[in-house]
Amino acid sequence: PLDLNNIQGDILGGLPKKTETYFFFDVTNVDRFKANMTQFIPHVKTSAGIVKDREAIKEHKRQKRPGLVPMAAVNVSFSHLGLQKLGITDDLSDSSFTTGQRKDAEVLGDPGTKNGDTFTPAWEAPFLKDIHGVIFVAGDCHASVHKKLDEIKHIFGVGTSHASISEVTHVRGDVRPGQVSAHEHFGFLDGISNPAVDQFDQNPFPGQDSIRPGFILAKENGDSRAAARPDWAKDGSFLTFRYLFQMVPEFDDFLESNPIVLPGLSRKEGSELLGARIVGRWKSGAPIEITPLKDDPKLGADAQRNNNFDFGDSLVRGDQTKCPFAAHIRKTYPRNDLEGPPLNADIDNRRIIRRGIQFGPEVTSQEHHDKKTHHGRGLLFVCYSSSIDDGFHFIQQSWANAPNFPVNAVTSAGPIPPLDGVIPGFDAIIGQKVGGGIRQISGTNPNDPTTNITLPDQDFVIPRGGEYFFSPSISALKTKFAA
Ligand code: N7H
Repeated sequence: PLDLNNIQGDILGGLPKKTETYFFFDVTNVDRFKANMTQFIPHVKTSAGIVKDREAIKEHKRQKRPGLVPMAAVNVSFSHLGLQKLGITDDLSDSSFTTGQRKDAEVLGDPGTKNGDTFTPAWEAPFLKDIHGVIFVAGDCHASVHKKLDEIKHIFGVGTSHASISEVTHVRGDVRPGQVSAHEHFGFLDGISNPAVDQFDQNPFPGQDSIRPGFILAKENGDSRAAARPDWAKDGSFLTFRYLFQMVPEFDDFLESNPIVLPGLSRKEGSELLGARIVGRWKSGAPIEITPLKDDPKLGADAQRNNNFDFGDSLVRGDQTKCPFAAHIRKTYPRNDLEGPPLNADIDNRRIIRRGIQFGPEVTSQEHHDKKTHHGRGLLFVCYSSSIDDGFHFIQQSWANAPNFPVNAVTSAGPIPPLDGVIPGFDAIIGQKVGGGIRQISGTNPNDPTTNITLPDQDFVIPRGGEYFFSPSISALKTKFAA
């Protein structure tokens, strides 16, 4: 069985959060840092700790007690540069991690400028600097998180003459208010579909795919790179952080200007349908594969049903009448599209566990009126996997950015034959242009899969920073990162 006391809590359980602060740091004094780590490690929330916290939250709700359980949970993660700084030279066998996200940004398709051979992504200044690690604190309210973060900063002497780390930058995420608390800024319910991890998630929901722990945790059953990795990497996981800004008024304007025209649909319903077909779910979370033409909020909210689907009329027959190939959830997890005969491609190694949080204010009436973003908002995207090469990096580059995927995808059984006249197009949510070109998606009109719709020049999601990290096990923190 997995040792839940040894695995950081965000990976398997997810830190419970209404708000979360990511504190990016550089190590400025290695010896002092390792000494400070000894004091810090007891603060790190484990997956076993998360299981207990979740029980406490359930009990609180069961007893109908007012407010939230006061809580602040801490995790820590290191970049490749951070490992180097600490003199840890083992190869973790992941080239995206070793390269670092700033240098990977061109391949990911992030906007930026090229000078000779050097590409500089159009990121916020702090993310263009070297970052050694990130300490993140999640909790029920700002006061709980501040208090915890202050304790942690005190341990590392931040801002004093005996500091062992210095702040590069910090960013704060907050779930959205009231009714939309579980929804991301475009308005869609999020956090519905993550894979269940064997030996941790005992009762997967119907339709929730179970994967071996080694697809998320290094050196566990399923990790294809296990043999190449040092012993201390066991039960650690790679954390991908992306600072993603969302152009919400522009997204809304695009939907309003391009309603899908179908008999019996009002203009407004046509716009909602376009949004649902771009994402693959209605704002309520209801999958369009199950309810293609009309939202079903009860279905969206029902965890027993809202993930229980495959892209039934399989790709081989080329069907995108219910869900376009380019829909965000089909691009990033094509379910049975590549599985089963004749292709038999196993995509368990492409699964990631997503743990993001929203940042920024609600859209103001001025922005709504101007159809233009004036205030930064979006998603602090975080995901875990035992390989960034096979997980985030691959999904972004080879699936979301690739207009032909999944139609011309090359699988272990060879390429999938192209479908007559249909190029699926970009993932309109996260697909990036990669050096220009027209961004199109097909299949938005259920009655005509060959109609293409052209997306505006300006992407709806804009990356403004990020880094790749590794979240070591508790025993690794003690033996390799502390003294
Ligand atoms: Fe995505 N969105 O609001 O449109 N995502 N995502 N994502 N995403 C999902 O199923 C969104 C991003 C995945 O298992 C839902 O939980 C936004 C990146 C994967 O069926 C919604 C942004 C990557 C899934 C969104 C964003 C992914 C998924 C449905 C950026 C990886 C699960 C809710 C601002 C490269 C698919 C749910 C499955 C679901 C949105 C980013 C991947 C609503 C706004 C960068 C694997």
